[in-house]
Amino acid sequence: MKDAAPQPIFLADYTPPAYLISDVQLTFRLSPSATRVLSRISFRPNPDAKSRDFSLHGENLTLISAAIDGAPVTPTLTETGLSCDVPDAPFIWEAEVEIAPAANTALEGLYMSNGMYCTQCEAEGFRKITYYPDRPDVMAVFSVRIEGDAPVMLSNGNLVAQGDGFAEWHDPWPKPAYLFALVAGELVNHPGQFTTRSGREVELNIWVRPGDEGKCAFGMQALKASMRWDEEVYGREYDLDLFNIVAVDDFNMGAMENKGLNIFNSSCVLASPETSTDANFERIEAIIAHEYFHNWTGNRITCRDWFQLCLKEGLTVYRDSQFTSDMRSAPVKRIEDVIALRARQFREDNGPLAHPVRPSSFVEINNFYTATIYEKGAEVIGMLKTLVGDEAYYRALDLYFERHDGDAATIEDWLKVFEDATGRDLTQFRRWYDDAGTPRVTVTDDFADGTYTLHLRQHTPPTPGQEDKPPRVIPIAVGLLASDGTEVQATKILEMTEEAQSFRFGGLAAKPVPSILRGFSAPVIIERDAGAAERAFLLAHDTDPFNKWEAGRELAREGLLAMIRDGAAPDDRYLDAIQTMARDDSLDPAFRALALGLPSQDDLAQALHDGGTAPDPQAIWEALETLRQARAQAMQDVATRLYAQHQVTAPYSPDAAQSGARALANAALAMITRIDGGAQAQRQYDSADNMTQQLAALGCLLQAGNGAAATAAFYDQWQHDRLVIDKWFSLQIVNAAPQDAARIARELTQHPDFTLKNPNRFRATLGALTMSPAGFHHASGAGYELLTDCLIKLDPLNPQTTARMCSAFETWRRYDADRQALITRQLHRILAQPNLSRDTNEMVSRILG
Ligand code: B3K
Ligand code: ZN
Repeated sequence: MKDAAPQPIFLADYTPPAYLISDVQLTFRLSPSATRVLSRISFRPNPDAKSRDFSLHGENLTLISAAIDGAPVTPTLTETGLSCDVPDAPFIWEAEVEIAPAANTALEGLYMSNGMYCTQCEAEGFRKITYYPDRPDVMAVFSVRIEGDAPVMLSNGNLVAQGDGFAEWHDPWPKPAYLFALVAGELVNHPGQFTTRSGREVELNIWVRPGDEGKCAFGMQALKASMRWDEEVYGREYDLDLFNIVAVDDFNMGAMENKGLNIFNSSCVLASPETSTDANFERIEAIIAHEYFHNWTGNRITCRDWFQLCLKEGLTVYRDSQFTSDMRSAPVKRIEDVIALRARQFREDNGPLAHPVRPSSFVEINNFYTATIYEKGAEVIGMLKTLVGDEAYYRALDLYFERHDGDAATIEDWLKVFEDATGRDLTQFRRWYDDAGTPRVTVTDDFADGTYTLHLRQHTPPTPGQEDKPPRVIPIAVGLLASDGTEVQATKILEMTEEAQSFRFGGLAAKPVPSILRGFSAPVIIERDAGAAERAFLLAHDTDPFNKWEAGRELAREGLLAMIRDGAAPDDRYLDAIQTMARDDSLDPAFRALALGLPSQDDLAQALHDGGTAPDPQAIWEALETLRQARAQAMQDVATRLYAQHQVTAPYSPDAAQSGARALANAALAMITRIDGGAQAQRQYDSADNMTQQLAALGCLLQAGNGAAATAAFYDQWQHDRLVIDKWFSLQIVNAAPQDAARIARELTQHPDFTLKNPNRFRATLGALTMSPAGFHHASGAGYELLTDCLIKLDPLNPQTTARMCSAFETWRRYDADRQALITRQLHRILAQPNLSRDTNEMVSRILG
């Protein structure tokens, strides 16, 4: 029999906890199949509570014994926890439970990865470790004793004692249970040291499996850079004597900010030039920074409840993107972020999974670690900073840290800080948190008597459960250029607050060319018939790097849409303009590499759908191929020159300058391969001494249909390195012709190295298929069927990763009736599984709508 539909919980139903905790003592007696967890918790009634009912969360626990103030009790147990009569005064709760970490394939709670014990408690995993009020507004000081035979046994805070078969840890900072962590196993450390600006000596360690020691240096450097940056930019210092990072192979997401003991997916911390690409290095640096920055935005100030998740995630993403901009190139980082935002968040915001940055209900919170909470949450902070100005922003942040240190806070608290610090009324701004959907801003203009007028109109389409969207405040950064390319109006922020508004610029000699939404100053879609000539002009002359890039992207997009819709030939204006851009050696190579990128298949599918046409994934793929081929023909000389000019001869470094040069040379190599069939790519493959060069060459060879030998050689060379073999799985699928992608992916799921138990390998294979739209959406339906087969197998093992991958189907309504029928059949096949997880059930039900 199927379980009853899982019940949503609502933000509006929040009530304060009935009991608060002053301190917690935990003892772990580790054993793979029968770990004992002993807890001793000091509870006291919460004076602000509305009830005195005592209940604790708990899942998959075997209760051995329980006592209150030393007297045994027999609580009432349910599937999700226990309840018990308690004194109306402070009391000590003691319990012993048994759990089986080796059988825990969900990778939540205490589990095992390659013989190592580790934990993942956010959001609600602590309840799989012991009975506890597993909610972020209950904060406590933790002392932890670990007993076992592992050579290294770690927990949060500072090590206070260790001896034969045990280690004791104490974390002086009160924290919610989701920040608890424990790691035990055979680990080796890469040590480091940091002196905070007030003189605290902090011991740093990156703990890895023996054999991975050589891949820690970059992560350590990134950690130190993050610690320094947070002191310099936000005035935030580290607050313990020890900071540990552990690399774990089996992990559902990127990393976790547990207090003093960050746990990382090994793919997000281990790096070496031979095994990691430039993009991997940049990502690792950003994730290390992100988790470190959580120490203040997340740990010292946490969330009152999970509806407030963006309070820590949006702010911390915003902070890590500031960090990357400072470490590398700010314009390049901005363009990369916007590409990712449009690919993931706009897609989400325009489909059945759309939800506000602060949702008002959920069934399974793990389904809400989304691009909307993270990336749109960060964009909202960027807008706030634009609206109040830099100085006021940092003043408000100082007040936030001062007022809320030690609190479990809300979005209301956050906005109040800004209102108090700046005197600004943020009532309308709040809509960015409460309303889902991507606003469209339509722009028209006119010019008369020396005055140029921009007419703006905003509209946000309905999203599930939200029909009407009142106007929001939208900061629109605008500049104006004269026809000779000089800037006649420097960047100015237009504050749009109404549905329709006009903005005037006087004293102009002639009608200027507007550069609108500079730096992508708001997460909106600008709708404007600019025309190819204006786009080409902005690509050549805009002084705002983001909009310069955007102009090239729009020019390509409009040309591609004409090719797909009307069978037009590749647009010469694009080919000319992009060639001029690529030749311009005054431009940063990394910028040029990004400007040579084309809109994604998914972007084009959304654009066609928005224009009222059901996208044909095959036709989109063919148009992109045709344009790439035409561009390679048109740019032969440029490509050859760029390739030669940007070869890096210095020893490998993942810095911005070298990575930019490699990115541009590899963009050129892709063009060259279309002409020479792969001869140059093969030479690069054979001589490559770093993964960026090797992988780019292999990708080109696969694109050219000449990759078989190199693919086999790559496997032989790297079969001992699981992270590199993940790349091997992905690359073959991403570069397959559409009709082959599902077959190749299915064959790879039969490969001896494929396993459902490792989320990285699952994502490398099935995720790669879903990121190849023409292959995934092939008319045969083979892609849909393969993904569904695998999701059905994975769900009983790992609901979180299954549910997350279901979002591959979120765009189903865009497509033609045949594809819609194929997809919905698969979604119903998933829903019909007995004992489907709550996670997957919620995702599939929302996708079907
Ligand atoms: N806070 C964690 C994510 C936890 C995900 C739980 N399903 C990592 C991060 O955002 O830094
Ligand atoms: Zn985070």
